[in-house]
Amino acid sequence: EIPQHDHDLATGTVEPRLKPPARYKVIMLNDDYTPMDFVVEVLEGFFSMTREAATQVMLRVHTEGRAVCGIYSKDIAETKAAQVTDHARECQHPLMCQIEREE
Ligand code: NFA
Repeated sequence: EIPQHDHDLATGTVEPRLKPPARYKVIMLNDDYTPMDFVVEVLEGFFSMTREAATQVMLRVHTEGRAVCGIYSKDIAETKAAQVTDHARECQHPLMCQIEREE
C-alpha cells in the first residue's frame, strides 16, 4: 500500500504522490481486403517502424487476426488508432485499429 502523500521534513510541504498513468495498446485488426503493402506503409508512417519491423507486424496481424502496434498514454493511443482508421477510410480500405488498456 503506497501512501498518497509525502511530507517533506525540510519545508513542511506535502506533495501528492500520483499513480503512474495507465498505458494503452494500439491493436491492429486483420481484414480480407486491405493490401499488405498499404498496411506496411501505415505501420512505417504512423508507428515509425522500419520496413522489416512493419512487415513482421503486418504478417502477424494477417495470420493471428490481430497484433500490438505500440503502447502509449491514453491520448496518444486514441489519436494513433483514429489516424490509422481515418487514413485507411480515405484510401477506401477497411483497415482498423482499436485500443486496449494494459493490465
Ligand atoms: N489480410 C489482408 C490481405 O490478405 C492483409 C492485411 C494484413 C490486412 C494486416 C489488414 C491487416 N490482403
